[in-house]
Amino acid sequence: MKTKVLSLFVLFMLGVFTIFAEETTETFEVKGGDCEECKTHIESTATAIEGVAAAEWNVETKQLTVVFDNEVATLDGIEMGIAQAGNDTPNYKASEEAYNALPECCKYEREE
Ligand SMILES: [Cu+2]
Repeated sequence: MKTKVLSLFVLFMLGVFTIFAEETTETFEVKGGDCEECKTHIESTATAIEGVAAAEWNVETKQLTVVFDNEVATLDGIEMGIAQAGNDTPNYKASEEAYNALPECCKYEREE
């Protein structure tokens, strides 16, 4: 009996979790240099965007994985925010000013 109640409770909680969790995970390329500072800069820029729960940028592959609430944030908005902070994304390019404001180690080769 106790087990049955417990499993019903677990099922209920799983249901609640599914209904309220609108989390989306996306991975895309973010241009950056090869130092930890780029990682910190890109990740803190991403997590500062409203609705973004977590962000991890891989220094080697330049891939950024973001976990966000898709009712608050959009992939487009996240890319835009990151580009505004100086790092190019597949759909948005950073302005000259934003790029030039990056620390020296974080400068990367830009495509024309
Ligand atoms: Cu850097």
